[in-house]
Parts: sequence; C-alpha cells; structure tokens
Amino acid sequence: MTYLVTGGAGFIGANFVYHMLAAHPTDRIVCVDKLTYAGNLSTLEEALKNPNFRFVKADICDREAITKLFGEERPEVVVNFAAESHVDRSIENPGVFLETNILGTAVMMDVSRIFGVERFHQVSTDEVYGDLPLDRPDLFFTEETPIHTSSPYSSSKASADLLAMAYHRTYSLPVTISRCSNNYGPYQFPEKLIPLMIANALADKPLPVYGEGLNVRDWLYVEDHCKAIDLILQKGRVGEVYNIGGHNEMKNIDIVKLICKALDKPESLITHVTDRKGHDMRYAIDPAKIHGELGWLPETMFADGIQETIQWYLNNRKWWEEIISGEYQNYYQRMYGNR
Ligand code: NAD
Ligand code: TDX
Repeated sequence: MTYLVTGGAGFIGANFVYHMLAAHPTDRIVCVDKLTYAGNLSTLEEALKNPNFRFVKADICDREAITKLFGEERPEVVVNFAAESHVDRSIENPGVFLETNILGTAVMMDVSRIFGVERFHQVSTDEVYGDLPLDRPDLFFTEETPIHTSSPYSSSKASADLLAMAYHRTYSLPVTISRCSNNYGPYQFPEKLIPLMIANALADKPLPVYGEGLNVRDWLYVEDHCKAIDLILQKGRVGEVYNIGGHNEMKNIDIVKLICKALDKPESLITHVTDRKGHDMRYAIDPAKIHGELGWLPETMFADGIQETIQWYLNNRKWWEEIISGEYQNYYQRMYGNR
C-alpha cells in the first residue's frame, strides 16, 4: 500500500509520517511538501533514513508535478495535510490561503480522480464551525453543526471541505474528512500559542496574550490526532465527516500560566496585547461519532502531554532556535512589534 501524504514536513503531517512508518512498517509513505516557511526537512531527518519513505518537494497547486508524482507512485491513499495554517497570517494576507487551501486541494482531488485512488482524506479543522459562546458550556461542535467561519483561514478550510463533499457526490471520489481541535506536541512551529510561549519564556521575553486570554481552545496531543486519522483511513465510512477532540478545554491565560510554572518563570512576563481581529471565543468538539463508530479515544492526558511537549522543546532547542533565528524575526516584529 502506498500513502501519499501532503504537508508532511509540517507539524501534524510529520508526526503522521512517523506514526505511519511505525504503525504500518510494510507500507510506503510518500511525502509531498512545498517547504514553505512552515515546512522543515530537518523534521523528517529520521524518516529519510527509512527505505519505505520518499520525500518530494512540490507545490500541491502544481498540477503537472502532482500528476507526474501520481504516475510514478500510483498511491492508493492520499492524506491532505498541506495548508497555510496560521490564523494571524491569514488576517495579514489571505491570498495564499485561498491558493493552497482551496485550489491546492482541488488539484489533489482532480489528480486523485484521474488515478482512481481508494481514499482521499481531507485534514480539516474545528474552526470551520465558527465559535461557541463562553456562557454556554453545554454546547459542542457536532458533525451537524453548520459551517460558520470567522477568519480567512477557516473560510479557506471550509471551502475545501465543501469542495471535497462535492467531489464525493458528483464524481464518487472516496472522500473522508476529519475536523480536529487544537493540536500540541513536538515539531509545532513556534508561531503557534504553546511553542511561542515556551520559546519566549525560555528567553525571558514578554508572553503576548491576546486580549484578556479568556478564549478557550480544546487541546489534543498530536499523536492522538494521527491515530484518529489512521483509524478513519482503515475503518471510516466514505462520504463522512469525523470530528476529533478530547474534551480538554483550557483558557489561553491558564495555558500560559502553566508554561510559566513548568519553566519556573515569573507570571510577570505575561503581557496583554491587542486582541486578534474576529477572535473566536471557544472551540469544543463532541467526539461521540468517532468514539461510537470507530472506537477512538484520546490516550494522552493534557497534564502529561504538556509536560512531554515542554521537555521536547527543552531537548530540541537546535530545531526551533534555527527557525526563530531567520525570517521569523521579521514576522515577529510585524505581528508583535507595535501590538
Ligand atoms: P503547518 O503549518 O505546521 O504545516 C503545513 C505544511 O504544509 C508545511 O510543511 C508546509 O510547507 C506545507 N505546505 C504549505 N503550502 C503548501 C503547498 N502549496 N504545497 C505543498 N505543501 C505545502 O500546519 P499543521 O499545524 O501541521 O496543520 C496541518 C493540517 O492540519 C492543516 O491542513 C491544518 O488546517 C490542519 N489542522 C491543524 C490543527 C492544529 O492545531 N495545528 C488543528 C486542526 C487541523
Ligand atoms: O501569541 C499568541 N497569543 C495568543 O494569545 C498566539 C500565537 C495565540 N494566542 C491565542 C489565540 C488563540 O485564542 O491563543 C489561541 C491559540 O492560538 P493559535 O496557536 O494561533 O491557534 P488557533 O488560532 O486556535 O488555531 C489552531 O487551531 C486550529 C491552528 O493554528 C489551526 O491550524 C487549527 O485549524
């Protein structure tokens, strides 16, 4: 069996590559990634030593390159992680989100149709459901919750989901979609909340909390997300959407305080900065469908996963210090300089 994984040099895609190489040691994993600012070949260093793994640098919008690759590899399964993934960047510059997240997904599905893949899995997000009010803790996102987006990022992901469902209905492309809550774990790019706060705290720099920090996210350890996608590939029903989340809601401010405590840094580093435009208040997934149908449950408790993650960033300073030493500095200045 050959799996084509797009975006495998990014955070979740790379964790998925490692999961698949370990869980399916006789299968072939081909990774295609454009290596944008968010993609790092060093993340795949160990995978590159495995004869069942191949890396190809290409843009999912490049129909010719993708067609050539399908001709060479004839993948049975495609898992589409490749995306522009950072909400703040989508607010700054939406165009590239529309290109990669919508048009790139369309190219991947067109070529998948031509080559008759057995499964096209679209990795989506809980952000397509918009947000929930803080004063209604009884409400959760189910697969039936209407699509209702807030940012250019979530709108581009929702567009891709709608297109995927249309390709299923119109062309019988064997599509599945997963919508996961916020991931954390090794190899997350330090523009995202948890690694950014770890990196800043270690440098005794201000910890920029948007607004009051009362926004709630539903955190899932990345390995649990990877296992859920694997299960959907093996046992999920074509044409279905599966929500993935572990009922682990946390306020941003509490996450940042927890990081301060774990690193023995003072909470006085916390700086409240101007809020994100259109900032979603609360995400919360109801995972009853994937639990009931496929038997999936998260395995890592947040208390353990966050300690492991902090330890990983302490043990792998070279990986993230290299990233934040380059173009990231310009990004940081633009995003936080006058905030
Ligand atoms: P990431 O930004 O860390 O990685 C994205 C990867 O895609 C990078 O390696 C990048 O080089 C690659 N890429 C970008 N544009 C490309 C293009 N045009 N062609 C080929 N490769 C391209 O993202 P992530 O956090 O790992 O997210 C992966 C997927 O999971 C995304 O689709 C995202 O929407 C979804 N998701 C993320 C989260 C989360 O908490 N991070 C939660 C739910 C869903
Ligand atoms: O410096 C910061 N300060 C801050 O208060 C950053 C980077 C974030 N935040 C807040 C904004 C959010 O409420 O923390 C929360 C988490 O922010 P992000 O890490 O940017 O994630 P989020 O916007 O929730 O989106 C993430 O989860 C869903 C991923 O980036 C998406 O790709 C995924 O679809």
